[in-house]
Amino acid sequence: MSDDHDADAISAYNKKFINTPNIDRLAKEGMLFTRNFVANSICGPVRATLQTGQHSHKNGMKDNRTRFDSTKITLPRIFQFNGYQTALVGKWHLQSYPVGYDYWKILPGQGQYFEPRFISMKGDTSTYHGYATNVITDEAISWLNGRNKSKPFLLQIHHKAPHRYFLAPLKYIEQYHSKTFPEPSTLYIDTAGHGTAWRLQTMSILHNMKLCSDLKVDPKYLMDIPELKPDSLDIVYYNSIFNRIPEPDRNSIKKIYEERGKLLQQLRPKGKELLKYKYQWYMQDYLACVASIDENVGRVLNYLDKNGLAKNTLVIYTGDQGMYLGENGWFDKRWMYDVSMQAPMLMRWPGKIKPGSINTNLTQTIDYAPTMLDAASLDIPGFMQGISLVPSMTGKQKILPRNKLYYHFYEYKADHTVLQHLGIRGERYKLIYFYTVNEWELYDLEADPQEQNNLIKSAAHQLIRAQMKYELLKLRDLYDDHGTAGELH
Ligand code: SGN
Ligand code: CA
Repeated sequence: MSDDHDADAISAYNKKFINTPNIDRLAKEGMLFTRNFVANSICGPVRATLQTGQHSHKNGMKDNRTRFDSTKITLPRIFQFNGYQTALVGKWHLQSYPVGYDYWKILPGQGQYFEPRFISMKGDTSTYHGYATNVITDEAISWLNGRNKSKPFLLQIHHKAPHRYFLAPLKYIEQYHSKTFPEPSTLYIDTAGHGTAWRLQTMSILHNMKLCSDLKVDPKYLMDIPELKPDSLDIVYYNSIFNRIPEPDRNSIKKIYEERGKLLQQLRPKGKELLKYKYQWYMQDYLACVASIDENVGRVLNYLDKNGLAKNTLVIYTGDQGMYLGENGWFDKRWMYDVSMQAPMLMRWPGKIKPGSINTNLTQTIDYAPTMLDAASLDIPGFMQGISLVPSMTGKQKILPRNKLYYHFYEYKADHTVLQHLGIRGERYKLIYFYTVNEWELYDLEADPQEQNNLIKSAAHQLIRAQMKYELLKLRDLYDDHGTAGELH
């Protein structure tokens, strides 16, 4: 699992931005899920759902600020109880310590890209030399090498990348900083005609993505540009991150960012012109991080090949949620709109999943735990709210017995100011309710996949609106989510 890796930044999904041959191997040799979604598009809650198979209101982890209740029965605990060796390396983000693992080593909070610190099972922290994505993979491979080879295993490799402040190894920054990426058609749209939530958000690449705290430009180049002038916290942040990069790479990376600073000094772009540059810099740095993820996925797959493990290991690649890559002019996630609700998912399971197959079912984060348990022929406990995807992976039951997904986002007020909302996503329609401002949105995902045209007041859609609302109430009852949103008006 990686952090903030959008499906559009995997070539098996979209060839426009980056080539990811190693992740794509999972699609070629296994299955690509084209409609996999989260239930609450934010890091900690997705990870808690992975552990429990439950929606956020049930597992208690509604936002990134919550501490996960580690007395809960979780996926690794069930595996461990059933004789599996269990391990987790990398991002954790649940605040309490991991339970149910024979071995774990986690990043504190979001972790660092260079010279990352890790918390070990003993509770101490130490600094590791290198780049986080490489180090996490090294640690995972070294665990695989040292494990008891007579027992089956569950290993979770959780990368920090490509989370913001996107910082990649020099070789990838060098490759990506001169590339130009296609702009999404909605990059320059404004908020006119949209609802309160849209107007309040602070997700704008132009207005809210700070150049220096994103490590795109050395603060000294921004000092005399009033609109871009960094504050003291930005400068401290910039230096604290940058100074972790070992020399001589730090200097080489600085030189590349200096080009951006000089360009800003020279051209003083504003508005759309500035957004044009910021979007490209965002994509260059984000995709450079993804390139390193892909390289490291390749290392793990090679390890499985060389050690005779590929044939009987189910490999799953996913990201914790989707990520705005310039659509609506935005970065970050949180929304129930498909861009951030969708998460990439690819699985390889030789002999069980037909190579090169595509799964178009609506699948969701609540299904991850039931699916892994079922794949290992372990019982799925009744408290889990998801369903096993195994029948739809092996071809036994191509269409899953569920065609609507429930969603609830809670984290307000926090980064990027996205209002609380809940809703339902069907095959074709999506209904969203921003309950603190009592505003509804309805989208026809076939006619309007970019979700620009709110049909809530459209006379032609009143029947579907009523149906979706009825289905939403049914799902809310089914998943027993009461108490936060109050009555739906
Ligand atoms: C940080 C980021 C936010 C991001 C949250 C949550 N700001 O606060 O942009 O939404 O993490 O991300 S940054 O200035 O540190 O980059 S999450 O993936 O962990 O949920
Ligand atoms: Ca994330």
